[in-house]
Amino acid sequence: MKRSITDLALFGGPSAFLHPLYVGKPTVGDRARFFARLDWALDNNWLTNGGPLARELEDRIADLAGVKHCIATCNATIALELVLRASGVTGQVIMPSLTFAATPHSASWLGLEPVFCDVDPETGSIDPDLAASLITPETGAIIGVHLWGRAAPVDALAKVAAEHDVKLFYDAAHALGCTAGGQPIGGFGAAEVFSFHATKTVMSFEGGAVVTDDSVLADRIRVMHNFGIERDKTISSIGTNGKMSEAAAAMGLTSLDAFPATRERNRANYSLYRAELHGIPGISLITFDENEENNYQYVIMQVDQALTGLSRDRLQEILRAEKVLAQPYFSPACHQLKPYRTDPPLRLPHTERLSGRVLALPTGPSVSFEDIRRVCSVIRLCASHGEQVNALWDRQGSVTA
Ligand code: T4K
Repeated sequence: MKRSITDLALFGGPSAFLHPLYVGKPTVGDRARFFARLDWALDNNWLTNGGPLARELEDRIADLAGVKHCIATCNATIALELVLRASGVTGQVIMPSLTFAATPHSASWLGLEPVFCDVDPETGSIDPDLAASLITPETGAIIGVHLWGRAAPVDALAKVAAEHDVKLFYDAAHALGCTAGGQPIGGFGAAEVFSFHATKTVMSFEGGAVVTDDSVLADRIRVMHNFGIERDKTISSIGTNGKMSEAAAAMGLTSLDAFPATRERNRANYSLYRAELHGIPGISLITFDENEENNYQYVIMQVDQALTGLSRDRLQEILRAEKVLAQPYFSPACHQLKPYRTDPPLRLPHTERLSGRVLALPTGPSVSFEDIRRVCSVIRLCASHGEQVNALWDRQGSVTA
């Protein structure tokens, strides 16, 4: 453990870890089971196009999400595009800017216009009143995001969407296995989208899924994600290739088998982070409603520079030098990204404030309790000596620069 700021790797001390600690290290589960599933697919000579493993994954995800239909896809970005396209959305799509670029990209890719809405400063979720104020005759849909696995304000958004007769969807990339008001995420809005990217709590290398209770929409998306090929093998509409392969489904099923254990481990990690970071002025973790199911896949720390003296970016660099690869999810916010910047710039004060402070810390089953104690001791040391760290940094620079 480091006793003084001169022990920091940034200033020439040994790094706290020999090997990098990642946010989003893949949760594979039982490798033998994965290879057995893969062997089975190879023995069957059936590798994609709605194979039995993809179908099994769809059934299990639909059960988990408490919905009638699940269509497994090659990733969540394509899944969002399929939802928007199959729903006939045109014009503008209102969404938070505090999200991953995939949310606005899915709309832009289809020629739709993302309209960024500010968030509630407490929750980081889209503010429903502000969303309502952005609705115009051009509005085709609202996309809510269950950011970091915390449910968006589903009831208020449903009310806004119903009052203005606007379609409502959710980007649930982070929220598999989470609930809102005790109801599984997956059943809100007209459709929701999960991601099974390698960095997600359940992963299929690359992968995603659309979940919905709308049978007509589900049929349309299933056809559309397979080149527009209907059951009778005719093609009567435009489609794309958004299918999940059997190899991806084998991985997804195996990672899903591990999900209960992963979630428990993530919960324990989160609790330890909270305990270890408790009482450090200017350092806090975003909280989860303990009355809901959460997957705790993201541990999001907020850095208040006014109290720590240290910016989020500097703390991230200090941690990086210690081989702790914390991620600023999501900074810059989407409206600050080059494709979406405007002149004059759109101002979203709550989004900008939050996005300048957040840092995702390593978690998942591969992160040990000892790792977490070490990470937190570095954070404690730096945050309680912010001015001295800045002074030393400005005087001697960083040895890793
Ligand atoms: N909506 C939201 C709200 C999302 O967050 C995302 C994706 C989507 C939609 C779209 O879902 P997909 O179309 O991807 O299914 C990563 C992921 O690529 C992305 O899926 C994810 N969100 C986003 C939050 O994070 P990067 O650019 O940060 O990834 P990268 O390569 O820097 O890796 C992140 C960390 O994970 C690193 O510390 C290394 C570690 N890692 C990564 C990979 C790929 C591993 O340890 N092993 C790996 O195989 O975007």
